[in-house]
Amino acid sequence: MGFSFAIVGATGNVGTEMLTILSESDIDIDKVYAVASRRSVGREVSYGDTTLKCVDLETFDFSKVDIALMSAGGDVSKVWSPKIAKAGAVVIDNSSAWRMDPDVPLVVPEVNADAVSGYTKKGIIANPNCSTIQMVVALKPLHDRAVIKRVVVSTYQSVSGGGRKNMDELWLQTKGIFTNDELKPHNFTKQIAFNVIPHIDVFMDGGDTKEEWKMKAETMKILDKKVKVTATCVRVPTFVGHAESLNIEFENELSADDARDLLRESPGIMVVDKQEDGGYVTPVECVGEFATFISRIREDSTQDNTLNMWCVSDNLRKGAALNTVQIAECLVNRGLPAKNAG
Ligand code: 2RA
Repeated sequence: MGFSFAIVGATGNVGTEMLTILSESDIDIDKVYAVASRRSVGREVSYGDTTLKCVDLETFDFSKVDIALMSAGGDVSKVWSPKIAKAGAVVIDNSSAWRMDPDVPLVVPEVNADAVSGYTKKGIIANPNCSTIQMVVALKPLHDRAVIKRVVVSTYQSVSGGGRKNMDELWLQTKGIFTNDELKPHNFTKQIAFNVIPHIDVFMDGGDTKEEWKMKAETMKILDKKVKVTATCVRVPTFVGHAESLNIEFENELSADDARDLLRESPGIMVVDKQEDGGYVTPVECVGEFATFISRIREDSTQDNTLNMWCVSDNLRKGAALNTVQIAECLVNRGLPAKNAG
């Protein structure tokens, strides 16, 4: 008996990636529904080598679904995730709406896969923020080996993290600069083309942005509440792929060589680390890949038991769609019953 899925937000950046990755997964799937807002009803989206017509979120019967993968924004999720769960589906939500809810597991399978069993409380599992996911994938094996005290992270986040309109904005601004057109007025208050912006999401009391707070709070929930994280999250003019510079302080000694060997053997990680031209991964090279790539591993000469490293991952894949499908695989592999045979 196979599973039936709904992809809610099927026409967005992450929704289309979830459809692609789900079509390639090993889950026994009987039926997939592409669910979208009323304005997208009837629009066709790709699912493997077929297409699906989008159906209306407002009228769709979610009792037909075993698992709903959501990427429709926090406001929609706040209203619809409980309704979908009540209809009997397990919701795996990409928004930040439920991440810090104590009755909702926040899961990165390489780090805390067993937490999925907590879905029974509200019928909802939360997918962490993209910049958190790739970081905790890198941190987990290191923490298990040498106990992390503190992480200082600077991010270099591509515009796709802000959605399709931000990608259009970068394209228009870049083209506008080369063709001497006026920079078309858009939602951005700042020019992103050939620029970097130290501001993602809203500012909070104390001066951090919410993106920076997410990296701190989510890491404590997923990995270990004793790990201190301080972040500076920056938007950069790339289309897909988030990069992070990590400075990691440990309780115990861990050499760069030992860390490199350990990371090479760790799930979800690809180490590319040679001290030569091209001996590292850049965001352009991670696009479409599943792995979290780690380069530039070296000891911090200014502080004992501290390592620096560079971490790159496709924010639409491991940072969102892939992690979401991997959570679904964890559920299925742990015996979630399929109640809606096709
Ligand atoms: C961003 N992490 O990059 C945020 C939301 N995806 O914009």
